[in-house]
Amino acid sequence: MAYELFYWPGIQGRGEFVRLALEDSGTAYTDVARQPESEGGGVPALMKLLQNTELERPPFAPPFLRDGSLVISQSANILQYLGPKIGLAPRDEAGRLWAHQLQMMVTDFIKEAHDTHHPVGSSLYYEEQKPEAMRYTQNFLDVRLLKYLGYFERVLERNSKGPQYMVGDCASYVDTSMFQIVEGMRYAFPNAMAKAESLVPKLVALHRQVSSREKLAAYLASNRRIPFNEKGIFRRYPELDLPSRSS
Ligand SMILES: N[C@@H](CCC(=O)N[C@@H](CS)C(=O)NCC(=O)O)C(=O)O
Repeated sequence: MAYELFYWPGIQGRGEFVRLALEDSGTAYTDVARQPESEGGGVPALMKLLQNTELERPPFAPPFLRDGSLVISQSANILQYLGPKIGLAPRDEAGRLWAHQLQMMVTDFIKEAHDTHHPVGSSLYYEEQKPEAMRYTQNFLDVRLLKYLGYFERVLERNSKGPQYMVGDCASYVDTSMFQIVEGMRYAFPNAMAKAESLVPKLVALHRQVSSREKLAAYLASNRRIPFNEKGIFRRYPELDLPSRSS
């Protein structure tokens, strides 16, 4: 049976990090909550598993992946599980640990990127926390963004096998995650990213390389790729971005 991915149907969100690895590797999967309710899919199917009181190891929040009797949550954990099975992880233990470590950095980054529009609480609307969002985002764009991107750039620089991949000399799920970070930040903060990208040329080259891979390019051009929107992690609120160079 194909892997079953459970994630909110209208957004890329954290589920996208899993989708990208599945798509890049050409792995068969069902995006359960995007299937018709009449066929056992939709949000009700997601909620049914999320609220299943019989599960000994219940997930806390989507995304989660079902593979037979296994239900796995936490995007980095899902990728750690899938990576070796779908040919997107190193063979050796040290390499797999390194890939997982980097993916946990991605998790940290995503939380901070999310908090630019929700610094006070996820249960409040952005409009209810705008002053805090402005303050949080200023620090995020001035300090944190460059700290994270600079770190990912150093990882590429120090890769003894060359800067083509994040881990060793093979494509991994960390590469597809780097693609998504660059893509998401370009959407949410085009002005800040235009400035930051000149400092991280290897990361930008990795983004280009990943986006041109055959299967991934086909996915990005398909309607399976949900467009960015103001409900996901990367949201475009122009008032939060740096001013454009021309203004
Ligand atoms: N660290 C988890 C975070 C999961 C998470 O925050 N999921 C969000 C959607 S992107 C959610 O549905 N959260 C509901 C909640 O926290 O109550 C991961 O990477 O999977």
